[in-house]
Amino acid sequence: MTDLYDPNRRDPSHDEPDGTTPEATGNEPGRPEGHGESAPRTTPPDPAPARIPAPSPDPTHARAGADQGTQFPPVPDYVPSPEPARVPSGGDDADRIRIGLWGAPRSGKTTYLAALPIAAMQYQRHHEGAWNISGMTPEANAYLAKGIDLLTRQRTFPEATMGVRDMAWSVQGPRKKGKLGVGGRRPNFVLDIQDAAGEVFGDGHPQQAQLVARLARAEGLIYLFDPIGDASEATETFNFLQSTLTQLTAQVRDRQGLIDGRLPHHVSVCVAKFDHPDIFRPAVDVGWVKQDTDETALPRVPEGQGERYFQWMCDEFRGANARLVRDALYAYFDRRRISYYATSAVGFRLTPQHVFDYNDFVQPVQADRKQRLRTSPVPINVLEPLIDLEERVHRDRSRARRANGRFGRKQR
Ligand SMILES: Nc1nc2c(ncn2[C@@H]2O[C@H](COP(=O)(O)OP(=O)(O)OP(=O)(O)O)[C@@H](O)[C@H]2O)c(=O)[nH]1
Ligand SMILES: [Mg+2]
Repeated sequence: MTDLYDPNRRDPSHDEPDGTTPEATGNEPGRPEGHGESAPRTTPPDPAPARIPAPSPDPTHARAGADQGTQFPPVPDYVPSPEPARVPSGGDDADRIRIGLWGAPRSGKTTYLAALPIAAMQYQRHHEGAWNISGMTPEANAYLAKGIDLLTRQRTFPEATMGVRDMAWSVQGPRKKGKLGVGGRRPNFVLDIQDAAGEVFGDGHPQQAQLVARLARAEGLIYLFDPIGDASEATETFNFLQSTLTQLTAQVRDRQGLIDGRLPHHVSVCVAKFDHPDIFRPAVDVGWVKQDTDETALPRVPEGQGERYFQWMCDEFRGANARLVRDALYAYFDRRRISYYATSAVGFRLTPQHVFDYNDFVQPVQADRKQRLRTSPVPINVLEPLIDLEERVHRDRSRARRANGRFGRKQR
């Protein structure tokens, strides 16, 4: 069993240091609409960004837990499921889809992969049907189970990755609605993906050529842009984009794979660590963030605003070299094939009632010289970039099949 939220359970570790709880402080800005006295947010979802409650008058209050590292709840004794490993066949009719995962060192690639099966499990909370991710080999299953265990039971982050690790996962989704509302296809594919150390994307790394060859074979890319890491020279995004990008273009060009001079990949750009206060607060201030209308009131950058959010991040939030990241993506890929997401692998700290509270949302805290997650993660925009890539790749393949008048590999 995963450490799911039990609405009847009172978690004393979330109490305020003075013995009150966030719900009992009477701090209205932290209460959701329609939840009476005890709900933590007053603001109805609305286009006006000011409706996200302003930070408490004393801005240190909301971050106190993170800074002092003292409010981390004890890690529960009880072990959530890594489900026993079953090696699925993937099914005869399962498509095989190669997706490259790309990002600078420490940008959050491994955490993203660990959060994927969690996001898949949680999908049914807000949608019809379920997504399911399982390993195609015992090793892939072990990797998945370890990631889930880290984030949900140990409530900590993965270690830095060494080298490159290839994996094949079987992914099944709920049947999509067809044209007349019935008879749509049911996504069922084998995902080939790799977890590489960010350094491998850097110029001159001995494994870079091997990694570039993998990216060249991929049909989709998930690109993690980490605005926090971008601020430090060692993890500056552009350094780990440019040289891999030029090598990738050369390889694809050599096999006549460029389309109108650009790379043929579909790309999901994930602006990572959306939950981080140094990203989230400015994003709220500028008005990018709206809250879900359901009882959790989770904050998001609304669908359709992702690209402008990314542009803001590059142009105004980060500056010169981040602008080069944006320019490079636009120069090397077809802009119509790129979509953008404000992503958080670990989500926000939620109240015991499972509601977002702007006065106390910071998820990772420092404890025992480790970063710990205060509540079980509710990932944001982690599954979506993958589902979306699969949909786009599937559409391309169907189009290519129709164009060829036969079943076969997609022509590039
Ligand atoms: N706030 C926040 N921090 C995150 C998130 N994901 C990752 N991090 C932070 O980023 C660090 C690096 O995450 P990893 O997943 O190891 O990053 P990586 O890209 O796999 O790193 P390498 O394997 O070294 O290239 C973590 O230790 C966390 O401190 C997130 O969703 N939110
Ligand atoms: Mg890693």
